[in-house]
Amino acid sequence: MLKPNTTSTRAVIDCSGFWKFKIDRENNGEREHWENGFSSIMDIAVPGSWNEQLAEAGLMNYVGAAWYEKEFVIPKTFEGKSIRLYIGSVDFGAKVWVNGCFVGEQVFGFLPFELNLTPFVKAGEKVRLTIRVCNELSDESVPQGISQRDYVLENRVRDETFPPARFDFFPFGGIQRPVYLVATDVSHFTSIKVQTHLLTSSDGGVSIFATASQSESLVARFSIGEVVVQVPMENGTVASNLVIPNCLAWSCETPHCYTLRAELLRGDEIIDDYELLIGIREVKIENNQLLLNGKRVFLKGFGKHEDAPIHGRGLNLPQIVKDFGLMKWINANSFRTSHYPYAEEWLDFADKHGILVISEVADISRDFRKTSTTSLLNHKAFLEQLFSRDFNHPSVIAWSISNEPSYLGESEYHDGRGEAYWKDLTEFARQLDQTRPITIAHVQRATHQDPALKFVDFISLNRYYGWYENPAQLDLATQRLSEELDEIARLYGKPILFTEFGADTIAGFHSTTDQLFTEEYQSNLIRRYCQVIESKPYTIGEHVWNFADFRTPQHHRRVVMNLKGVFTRTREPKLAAFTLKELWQQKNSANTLLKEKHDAHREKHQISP
Ligand code: BDP
Repeated sequence: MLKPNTTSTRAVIDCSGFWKFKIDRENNGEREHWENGFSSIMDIAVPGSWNEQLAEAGLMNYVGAAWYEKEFVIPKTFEGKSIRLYIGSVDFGAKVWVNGCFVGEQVFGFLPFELNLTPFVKAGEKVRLTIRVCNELSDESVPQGISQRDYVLENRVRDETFPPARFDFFPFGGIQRPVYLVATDVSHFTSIKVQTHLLTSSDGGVSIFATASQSESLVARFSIGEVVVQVPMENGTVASNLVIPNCLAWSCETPHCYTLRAELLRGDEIIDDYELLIGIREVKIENNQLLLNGKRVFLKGFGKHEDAPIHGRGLNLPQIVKDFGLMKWINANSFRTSHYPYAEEWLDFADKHGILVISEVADISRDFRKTSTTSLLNHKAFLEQLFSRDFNHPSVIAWSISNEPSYLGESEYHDGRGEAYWKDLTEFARQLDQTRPITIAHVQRATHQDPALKFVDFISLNRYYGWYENPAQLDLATQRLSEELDEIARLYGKPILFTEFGADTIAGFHSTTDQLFTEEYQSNLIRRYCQVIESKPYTIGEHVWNFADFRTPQHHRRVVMNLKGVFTRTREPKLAAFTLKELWQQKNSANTLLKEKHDAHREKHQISP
């Protein structure tokens, strides 16, 4: 599946706008055939979450089904074309009908899907598009869900949140990303996968694997600037290589992207064309270091969320621009898409602006008492869809395939089931991508015997000493932190990325002493964690939790939001933002000095970089 782009042969219609909307509390829609039309006076904006948009209509905490409907005209110019519907994401899954005919579904949230409408529509005529959205989750979905009943059965009624969720972010529902109608020739590229290598110090290698919709004998032409190759398609697939002389490698400092042009030829006629921006670069884990193009990088950044007032998780382009501006301002070089795939627009921006991304699968707090063979299959399918969407982005340097498995510390995780699960899943992930390291964000309750740690390329740690444990005792907190880091490094001999640490902070609260919730406490905690993390030779980075305050399900320990942001939900800086800006600026200068020293050494001893 290729992200919709208008080109000389491809037409795209953006279906964003107001759609007719109806809530289906009793889940009657399918039985009553709402796909044939339903009456409602309610409208909703697409893309966008329903919760805050329609809070006054009772949808703030709504978990369940809801229906969307809109009519479109299929232009006459689409005659004889392949006509498809591309939906960026629907949380947490959707069924789609066209003129009352079922055309397909997506069982995952956060991920795009494409459906073939060609047999169901006529060029020049109106079509009615109906989408049933449901934001319910189950034991076997990705991520896993939880019900009110589970809290009672598990004897932990005080953990209950509203709406119930296994995760600490709001379960926004709705069509969160744009919906597009796409028209191409019946024969068209269905996927283009690009792998890049640095061949010599000056050349770049680009390997291309592409598939087409038909097995018709066509020719594929790929070009980057002056470099062109032409190869016949065989049974709808093609593999090819391009060499870019004197290539400029993609890095944070020089995020140079080349335009790869792909064309499908029937004789002399170009029947499909598509362009994508690619970056030539290599990522490696070697000697406890993270290397980008052979050079050490230390990750400075955040775990984030897609979350905004009113939009909820809906695609919010101004916020992407703002957040990248703030990441640059604060001297960050990376972020993790905690805890689910973000809109691809985030990655396009990261590619262009040289920000490194750890792309995360929406597997959160997995409970191994409720993990079955079906769960593993679903987890694999999610991973496959995510990898295929994000594979070509140079900014994506690693995959996080789960966040905090065994959050509850259940014994079932340690009886062999956890080990078998991660062995299978990491092998699967490595078959799909041999070019990027894999990690899993580790939670303390999973213990140092966490089977996940055995199978990852680098360890990711989420820790809250000084907050959930040892509150307001930073000496004790940093001592425990330091000891634990050394212990994990000794046990596993793998590099460690700190993926979460932080403190809830109410902007405007101050104190001269260590006092939870004040701006000074958050700032001190972050500064002291960074000192410890940076003092260890095996660490590869520090990601503060969180970039900005974000809405959570309701619980007595959250004041509407998780307040661990170094920016507020509306992006005003707290004191910690200035602290990090200064710390990371120093680190930049320290890195530059170190680099200059290393380069001088190499030159003197004639060592190749
Ligand atoms: C971690 C989770 C994250 C939470 C954070 C917190 O990975 O989603 O928001 O703790 O409690 O356990 O702030």
